[in-house]
Amino acid sequence: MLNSISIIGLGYIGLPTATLFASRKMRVIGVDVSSHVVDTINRGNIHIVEPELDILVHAAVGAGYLRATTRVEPADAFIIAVPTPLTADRRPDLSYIEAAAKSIAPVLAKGNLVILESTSSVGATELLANWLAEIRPDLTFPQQTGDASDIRIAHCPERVLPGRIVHELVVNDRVIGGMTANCSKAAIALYSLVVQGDCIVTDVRTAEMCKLAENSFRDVNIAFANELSMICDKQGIDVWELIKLANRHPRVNILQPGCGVGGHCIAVDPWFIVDGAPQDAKLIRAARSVNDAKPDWVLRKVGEAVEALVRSGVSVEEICVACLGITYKADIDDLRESPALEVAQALANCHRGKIAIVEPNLQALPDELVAGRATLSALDDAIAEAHVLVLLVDHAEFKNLKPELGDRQVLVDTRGIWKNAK
Ligand code: SAJ
Repeated sequence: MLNSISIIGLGYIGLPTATLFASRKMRVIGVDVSSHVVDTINRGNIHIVEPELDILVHAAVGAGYLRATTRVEPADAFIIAVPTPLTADRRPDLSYIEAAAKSIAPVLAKGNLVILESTSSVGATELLANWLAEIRPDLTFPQQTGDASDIRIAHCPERVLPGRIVHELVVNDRVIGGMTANCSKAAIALYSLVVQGDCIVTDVRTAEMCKLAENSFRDVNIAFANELSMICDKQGIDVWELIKLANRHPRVNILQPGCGVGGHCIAVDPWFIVDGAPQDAKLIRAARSVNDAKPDWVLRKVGEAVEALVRSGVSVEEICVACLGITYKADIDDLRESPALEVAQALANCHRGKIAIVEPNLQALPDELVAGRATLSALDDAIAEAHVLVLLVDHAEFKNLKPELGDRQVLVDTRGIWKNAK
């Protein structure tokens, strides 16, 4: 019987997940190391931007079903949703999972279910099980006693899209990788309380690799689009028209080029596969390199535009470069691993004229840009004033506009949405 659920980590995945269970009238204890996060949630507010989440958190906290704390408490089920970043040498950093394991181990009781939702390298769930078993020799774990274990453990990776998390948490199918059949059964019983999609059972390592494969598939496909865009640029072909035409083929579906690939998932997870199979993951590694190199290509294009203006007699100090969008993708406020921010930052550090940043989803510039030459500008002002416009993110505010640019204004459109502006 599931009376209480504890969610460890109240970030982009943990908080919406906690709220979803609470909205089904389950008693949910949210745990986070940050007292700022805990206090914010306990006031019924949120510390991240995600559509619909604020209303749901407010209601769940107000009705008493969701409570946040910095100290782990006993519960029937624990869902671990902590970050799994990369180390400096691009290896999976499992230290947050290890810390989560050490924090829940003391309160575990016979019959508990532990689910790892964090994106994990292959073998991470087994490591988690071993960390728990080391601290609690009085309990039995699946790796020791199989289906008869006191504690059930499963990996059920999150697969929701930032910007659509609340919706996708309910409708997406779930991959359930139990360490044993009973572990999978217990995990399905938990997710069935909130998930409308199918819960599909597999083994734990396949579940881990499934999540990594999904994000690597997208990374490889975006790299194909980005590589095409650079080839087409050299050969005088409009890549967006080309992609539209090619996608009319019934078995072709090319993704969209941009200024690079950002976010905490697609730019990160493929490295987990490379780390586990360095000799074999050639395509996955190459795709990462193509996508990582795209901001430099954009910077070269901006450099060429500035040089051409200087040759025509404008002094470099007079030249205003406008960066349109700095978040990692459209219509969100998330700057993690943002290639657009990388471009803006490089320009703020090296361009000797003015840098105007237009970002409709932020109230202030991030610290990385404050020290440079950049200022936050309104879209109209930037369009009127900039000599070079660098369209980096396809925000709705930009898509819905058809600006008429002057003859001497140069457009570097990495998203293909204003290409007919001149
Ligand atoms: N991008 C392009 N061209 C495209 C699509 C995306 O340049 O055609 C860029 C975006 O601008 C962005 C990056 O790729 O910089 C990633 O954006 P995204 O919308 O593709 O994905 P994320 O990182 O927001 O979310 C992904 C999703 N994974 C897949 O679609 C396979 C999501 O379902 C995962 O749950 C999430 O990663 C995660 O948490 O792992």
